[in-house]
Amino acid sequence: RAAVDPHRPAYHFTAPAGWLNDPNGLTQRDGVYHLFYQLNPYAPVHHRIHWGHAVSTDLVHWRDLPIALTPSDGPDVDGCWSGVLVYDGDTPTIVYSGRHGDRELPCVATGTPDLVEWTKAAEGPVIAAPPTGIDVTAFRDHCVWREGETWRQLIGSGIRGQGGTAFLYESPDLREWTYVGPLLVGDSTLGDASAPDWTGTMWECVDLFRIGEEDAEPRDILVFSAWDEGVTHHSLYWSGHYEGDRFTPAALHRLDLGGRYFYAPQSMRDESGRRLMFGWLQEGRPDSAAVAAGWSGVMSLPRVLTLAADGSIRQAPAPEVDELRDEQLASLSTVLSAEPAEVARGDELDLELRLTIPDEGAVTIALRATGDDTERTILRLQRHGDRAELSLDRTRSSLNPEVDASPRSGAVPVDADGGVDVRILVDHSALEVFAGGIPLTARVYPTRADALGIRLSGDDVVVQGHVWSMRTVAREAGVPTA
Ligand code: DQQ
Repeated sequence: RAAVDPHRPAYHFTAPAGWLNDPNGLTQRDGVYHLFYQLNPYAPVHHRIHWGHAVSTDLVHWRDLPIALTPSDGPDVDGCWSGVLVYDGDTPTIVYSGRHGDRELPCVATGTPDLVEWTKAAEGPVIAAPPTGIDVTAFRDHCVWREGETWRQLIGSGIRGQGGTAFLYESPDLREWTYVGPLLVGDSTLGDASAPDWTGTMWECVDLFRIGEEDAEPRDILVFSAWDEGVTHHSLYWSGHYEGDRFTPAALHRLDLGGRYFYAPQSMRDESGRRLMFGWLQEGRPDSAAVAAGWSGVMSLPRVLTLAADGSIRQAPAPEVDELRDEQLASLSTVLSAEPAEVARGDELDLELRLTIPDEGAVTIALRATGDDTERTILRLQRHGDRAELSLDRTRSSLNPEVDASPRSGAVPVDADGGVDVRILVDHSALEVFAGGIPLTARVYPTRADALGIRLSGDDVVVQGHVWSMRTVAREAGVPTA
């Protein structure tokens, strides 16, 4: 572990060493949360991916366990790609994508009750090829659930010339699968490939779940990550209605305004019935910088998903994250002005604010700012009636010209009184912002050690709330993963 890398998060989960990408196999069993994840333990590059494994009882302190899946001679010789964990009766079973050459096929492995040791099914891939007669762009990642006596599975894919899709399969035993058909097919000719809601030519990491079960009108949500020719665009979701063999979409939404910085998410229903989600915070610095640092990739904080009245999703950090608060650095109840006011300093912070913004007014939050403003990251909320435009300006986040400085923005809801609840989690290079329940995730890489200031400004904006420093989460002594 490169202890001196100032960009390495202190309270987000990262791999002990090497490369991390997608969350996999999310499970809670007997109170214990299991986080598996795409891992290359040998180098911070995406190569011959293993399944890392960590456990927690509170979603924020993790203990490393031995690597769960390692590529071996056979269908996963080139990598154990993303997938899920289900219980077949009492038998924990992982369904994942075995990579061989440039193809992926569904493989299964069964585990010991503690989910530590895994045995791959001897028969190899459980589906021998993508559906015949369809020209697919790719075929990987799995969402598996049970309906009565039948297992159902979605596999992410794309139909060349049409768009991304999720193929639906059925099985009595997780081994013999019958192709049912595409659950839904996107249209990649709609909109520009650079648009923040372009649906891509392939859907990675499809995830189907019902939300708001206790509400009068629950919704079905189909999450996917739009991919095209090796480019990871962003995660989106359809809200709609799943019935029979079809998903009838009502609306398409961006899952996170940060686009590729919250990618390949997976969700789970925990033992208390919450819908939790983790996603992969990709790097925004060159591969060479990650190689020099010895690590790459951050796991998001756990998020709780809820249903909003309009049928879309609201997201918030799980309340367990509050346990990491250390010292209260500021308690705010004030009216801001155009002159920026420093409210706190730090690079391991949690800000919980209620901002009341006059109509057509705006508030600006500078983060990771040096005193002379040479480096600073700007968040802005510009209100227009019952919406506000949340934007992220990274043009001066870093003096290093090699890091990504592209902007991010999108609409968030504003309450009738002009108020917006804003939560900002700063953790070195990791930044997770929630405004009105809409997240914006990104990475920033200031070069100066004094890029620590938090400054607020905005004419007649009322701010109430608190700023805390966060605890560094020590890695619990565990099994080295490589
Ligand atoms: N990452 C995995 C794939 C998935 C992609 C490979 C998404 O299974 O499609 O590491 O980031």
